[in-house]
Amino acid sequence: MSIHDFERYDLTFGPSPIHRLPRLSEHLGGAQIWAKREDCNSGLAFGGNKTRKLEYIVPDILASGADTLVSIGGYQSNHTRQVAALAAHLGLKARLVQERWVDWDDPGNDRVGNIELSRIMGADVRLDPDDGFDIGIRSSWEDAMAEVEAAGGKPYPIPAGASEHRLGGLGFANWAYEVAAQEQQSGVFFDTIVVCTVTGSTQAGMIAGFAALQDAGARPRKIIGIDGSATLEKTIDQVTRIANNTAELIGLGRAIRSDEVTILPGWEGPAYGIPDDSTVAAIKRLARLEGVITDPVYEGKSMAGLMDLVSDGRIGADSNVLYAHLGGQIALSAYPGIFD
Ligand code: 1AC
Repeated sequence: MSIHDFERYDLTFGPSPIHRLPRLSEHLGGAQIWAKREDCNSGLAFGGNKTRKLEYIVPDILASGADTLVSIGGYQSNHTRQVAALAAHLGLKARLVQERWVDWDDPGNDRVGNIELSRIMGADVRLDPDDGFDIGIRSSWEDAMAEVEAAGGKPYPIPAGASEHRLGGLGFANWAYEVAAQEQQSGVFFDTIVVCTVTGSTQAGMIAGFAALQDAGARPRKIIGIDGSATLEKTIDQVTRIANNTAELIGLGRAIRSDEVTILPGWEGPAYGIPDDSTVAAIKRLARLEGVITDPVYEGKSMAGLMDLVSDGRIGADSNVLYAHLGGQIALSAYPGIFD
């Protein structure tokens, strides 16, 4: 089996665009920086990284005969917003468990941004104020599936971030092949990828996909995950497990080595979803240098990491860095206070 043997249901516009960030690169005075933009990859509710993962899950949803997608995330989950969009697109229902993953008191945190879009798209959104952040499988999500069934529906389970789904890593394994094809066209090789990591299947898929390319003779490269979970050990375990599962699916024929899993702490802030000064500074700096918008939960943190790693030379000046923009910025309106 290889990635090309899996059925993929088109939800995106095609390969997501890659473009240079020339003013940021000049400002940092080291590596050349480029961005690959999952924040504008689809016409479904602004898209994002989960839309790519869902492309490989849709065939299984359709085969199951389910009528309700059941998923889970925080109040400002990008993932549940993308599941709500998928349900609308397929003519299914969505039942979303929205837990209080983030202790953040800007007014409207449970009404604006992602959750507002999910409500507009007709999802059955249920707030669960008693449960906090956890990247694992939650009983509230299992209860939601039982409720759908008890009401005569046929639920289809999609875990947080689609990460623990058997097929959850395939979207970003394919991303690796897409990058390789874009490199062929542009003649630019990205030796370093920087990506925010929380529930894990985005980075895990990249690791499996690039490992397969490298084992087939491609040049080696470094994938640097920047932790946004503030539960680093759990995240490393989850990424490693999902990378191995995805590697097996795509026929890598070996286990993922520990040196292929790099997740750096230092920019996660005090907790998942809570920015610190470096997050806010990175959001403003990128916006003011390039007009590119990032968020306080994911991309502001990975961008803060990228800026430090490039400025202090841990990513060398001769590198071409590809920054994976995963599309977290819909949550920005839930954080108005940090930009007053
Ligand atoms: C944490 C999965 C995650 C979301 O948006 O719910 N990125």
